[in-house]
Amino acid sequence: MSELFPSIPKIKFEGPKSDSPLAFKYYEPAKDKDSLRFAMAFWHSMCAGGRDPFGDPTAERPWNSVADPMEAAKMRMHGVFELTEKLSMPYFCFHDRDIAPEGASLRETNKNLDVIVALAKDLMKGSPTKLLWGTANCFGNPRYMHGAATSPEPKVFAYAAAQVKKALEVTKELGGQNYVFWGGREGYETLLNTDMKMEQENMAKFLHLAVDYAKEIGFTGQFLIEPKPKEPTKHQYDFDAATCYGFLKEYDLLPYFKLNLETNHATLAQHTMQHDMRFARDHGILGSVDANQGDEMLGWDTDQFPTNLYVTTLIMYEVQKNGGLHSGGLNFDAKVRRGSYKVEDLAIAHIVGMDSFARGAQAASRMIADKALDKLLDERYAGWKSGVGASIRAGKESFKSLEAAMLDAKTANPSDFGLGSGKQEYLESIVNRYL
Ligand code: XUL
Ligand code: CO
Repeated sequence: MSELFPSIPKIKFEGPKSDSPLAFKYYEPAKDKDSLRFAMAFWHSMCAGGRDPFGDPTAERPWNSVADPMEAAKMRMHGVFELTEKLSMPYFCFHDRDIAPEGASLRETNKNLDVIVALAKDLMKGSPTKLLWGTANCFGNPRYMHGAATSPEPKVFAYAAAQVKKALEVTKELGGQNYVFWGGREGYETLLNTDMKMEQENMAKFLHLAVDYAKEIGFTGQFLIEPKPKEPTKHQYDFDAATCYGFLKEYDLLPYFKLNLETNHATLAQHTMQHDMRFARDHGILGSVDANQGDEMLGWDTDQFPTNLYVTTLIMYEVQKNGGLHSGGLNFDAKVRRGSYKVEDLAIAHIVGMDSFARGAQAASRMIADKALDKLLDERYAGWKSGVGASIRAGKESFKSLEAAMLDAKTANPSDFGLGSGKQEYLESIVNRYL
């Protein structure tokens, strides 16, 4: 197939002084590719056209005039390889329905998928681009209006199971390093019509079936759950990192799953992304990142490309403290604004996202090397290393012994407790120095 994006050249690293929109200022592919593990989201970059509730698609894309859905699907698959290669982006991610159209039956749908997967496999042979993760779209079709694994109808559960079975097979076929479950419509609109306990039990059952089938076919990629608190349902079951952790633990799924955390989902849950990342890291379930950002003034999932250096720095701080993301990566689950309708906008959006993370990674690694935050953190909790602190941590104290120690102690002022300053403003000034 001839070049689909002739206006986009191979993007080169030109350094921070460059004012070329089609050049990297911070991301140096040869140096950063393996630690940053960027991925392109097929659904946004190859499929989305900019439709919103008030208007039609705006995006100028090479497949716009192609009527046959299979022909358009082939072009898009060529497109993702062309653009990831030009951007030195090592990975892509997809939903089954992003890459191939639905047919009249599941059998026909699977056939369509096989054709496109064969093409992807072929293109992979001559390309450095690999699959970070695959997933199934179990939310778009009307059959999923009440959920998939949490649908009140077992036949819908069965259809979703068949769909995920196939998605696991093709993810394995393409060497996918992870498999993602984002909860689509697994949630509810009103408890008046919802058996929440049964729905959650069914969801756990579904995930166990997936684990069993992965073992059966020898898929060894990492399973990931992607939390989100709301949208499309009013209440999504996989609300945030802590909720997912509780769910996985309750249903004996913790050994098989980690989390794919998305910045805009964390902020919709009223957390910073760093909060969810820290929670996941502390619990050994930080798997991968959907790298985007929301708008502080809008309460929905705007999926913007990540440009906020403060946020990318603190994300990379957690990633590096985690010893990297292992099989995970930084997937740009982000879409260009509807008005950014040119192909160049798509390339520029990825470039600024990659540069923002590369710059964040540089700042984070300098902060870590200098122990810029660690020193003060250690001092703050030093009391737990000796005396009564160490004794509490070692389980040697009781309410009675602690009362005995406090009854006549000097406690009139905070300083009598040895309390130091929280130093928030000072710490913020330190982070600013590294940005
Ligand atoms: C939806 C979302 C999904 C998942 C994959 O908000 O983030 O695109 O990343 O299903
Ligand atoms: Co996502």
